[in-house]
Amino acid sequence: MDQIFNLIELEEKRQEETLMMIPSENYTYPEVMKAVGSCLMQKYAEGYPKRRYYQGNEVVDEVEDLCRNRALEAFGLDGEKYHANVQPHSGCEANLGVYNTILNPGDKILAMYLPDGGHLSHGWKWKEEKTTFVSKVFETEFYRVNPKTNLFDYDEIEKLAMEYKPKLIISGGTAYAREIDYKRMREIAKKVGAYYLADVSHEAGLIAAGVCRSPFEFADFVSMTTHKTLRGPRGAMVICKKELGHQLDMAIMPGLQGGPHMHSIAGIAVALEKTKSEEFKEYARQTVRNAKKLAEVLMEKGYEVVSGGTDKHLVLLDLRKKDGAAFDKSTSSRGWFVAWALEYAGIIMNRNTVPNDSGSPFYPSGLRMGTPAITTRGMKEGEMEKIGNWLDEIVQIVGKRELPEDAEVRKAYLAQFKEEMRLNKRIGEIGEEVRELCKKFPVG
Ligand code: DSN
Repeated sequence: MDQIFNLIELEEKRQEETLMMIPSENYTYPEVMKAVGSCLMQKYAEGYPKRRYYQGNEVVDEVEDLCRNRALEAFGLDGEKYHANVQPHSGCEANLGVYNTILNPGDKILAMYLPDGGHLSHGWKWKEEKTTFVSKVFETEFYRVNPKTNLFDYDEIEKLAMEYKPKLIISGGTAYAREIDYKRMREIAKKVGAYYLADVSHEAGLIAAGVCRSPFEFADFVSMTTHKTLRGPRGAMVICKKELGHQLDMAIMPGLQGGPHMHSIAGIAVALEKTKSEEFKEYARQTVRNAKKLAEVLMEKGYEVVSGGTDKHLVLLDLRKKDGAAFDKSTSSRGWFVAWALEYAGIIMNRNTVPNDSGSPFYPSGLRMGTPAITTRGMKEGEMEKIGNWLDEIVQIVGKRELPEDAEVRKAYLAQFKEEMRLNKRIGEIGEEVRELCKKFPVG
């Protein structure tokens, strides 16, 4: 057997035996796997249904049409007023497709500051260093969360928008756990004559289920990935007002991409159909209940949950602070240390920046965790309590760790830390308890 299949088996085992708690990950449906692994991947279909550049597209035309219709139905949108493009290969390309629809090089974008929870594809740059292609092509500026509440400060966003005069304002990102006031964002955009893009990649499934607010009435464009709370395959979509639909299509193909991945589009269509069921709606509700419970358990233990809670599927912890008091310098970069220690116990979360982080993006102070995948397995509030307790124990085992500044000393120190965690008796025991818990909630 090709070694790749041994690796796939190992990965299946890893996904079965660990707690997948990275908020952007999920387990998809067997039917989605079947569609994505089908002969549809062998078809080239540049263009759009009934307007293809190659022959032999009569079947895939139907697949794409079904997917586009289901995309609108999933969010309760009228096909007379809205348009869906399901071809972007990823979330980054969905956003590039929007920029390519309405912006010219040099135009201005105003988006959320990445370390506060924004996304790279919104044009991130670090000071004057143009880190992303988007920041090289467009002028980009960022709004931050309120330093006291860690919430969107709409008055400040408005002030910045008035000064900066962007052509596009973006909301959404990767680590903002609170609802966004889409109406207010729309008003700000309107006031300065900007378009408004709501990137709902993280919460798309929650919006489809009616658990989170819907941005469609207010945004000119809504972009999303399909593999997070939507539980579909890797992929993305953009939905816009009908009058911008043709421009959007042209901006994505031929403007940005070649052939669409018809197998992924079929998988997205399967997942979208599932969002209509009561089972999916209950799944979305439980995902949020679980995240709220986890936040509550951690706050009761004195942890600093950024923004004081969550409205969604994710929780962001600022590990520098506990019991209201800021820890000293030795707790910056704690996200790195805790995430590794958790991994040795089979709890997979990710280190993350937090607002006003004193660490760096690679060694940040925060920890991001999400409930979509473990809720797909059937876990509920009781399990969240267990996870909160394990997390607390592990943070205490890690203790305070100062990141050495010298690169060589740091390398040796981090390797030694990992070994210490790997061999830690209690972390080993927690790993065993995690495996037992996972057995009770089989995948699929
Ligand atoms: N990588 C995704 C996340 O983890 O949120 C966003 O692209």
